[in-house]
Amino acid sequence: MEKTFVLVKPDGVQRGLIGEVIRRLEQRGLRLVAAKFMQVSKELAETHYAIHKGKPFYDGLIAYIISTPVMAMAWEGPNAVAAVRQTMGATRPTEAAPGTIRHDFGLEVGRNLTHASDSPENGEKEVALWFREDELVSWERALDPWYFE
Ligand code: IDP
Ligand code: MG
Repeated sequence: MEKTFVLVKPDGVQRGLIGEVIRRLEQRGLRLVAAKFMQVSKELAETHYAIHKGKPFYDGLIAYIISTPVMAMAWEGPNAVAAVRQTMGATRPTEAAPGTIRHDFGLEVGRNLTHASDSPENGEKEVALWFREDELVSWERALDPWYFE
């Protein structure tokens, strides 16, 4: 089953939106695999966002992610990566489609509330970066056949 990594970033946590993000992903039919409320270390933030090192927004991005706690999660389902990216919306809230989290709750790219993996490969990598193998729960829901064909 395809897995994707999701963060409710510090602004989402501060604004009390952890439940809203989880509600939308559950409603979509995705299955929760792991969750951890945590303060992110500088080292973990830099590894997670290594691809953006050197960009003008990089220092601000690291400072934002380590500022206060985040909710880190792994979710799975058919096309989980694409489904979650769609539910989050475009990176810039003013370009995100109405009905997406970033549209419905955000204004600025530097306060866009969530992270979601951008490819199945990065989903695997990010889940492995943020969670130990024994933190991932393999389970079946009674209603899985009504979400997964
Ligand atoms: P994504 O989160 O939609 O995958 P990326 O392009 O991978 O977007 O950028 C990672 C994160 O870096 C964004 O979610 C946002 O928090 C931040 N970011 C990206 N571009 C900018 C910018 O121009 N200014 C400030 N922050 C930015
Ligand atoms: Mg990205």
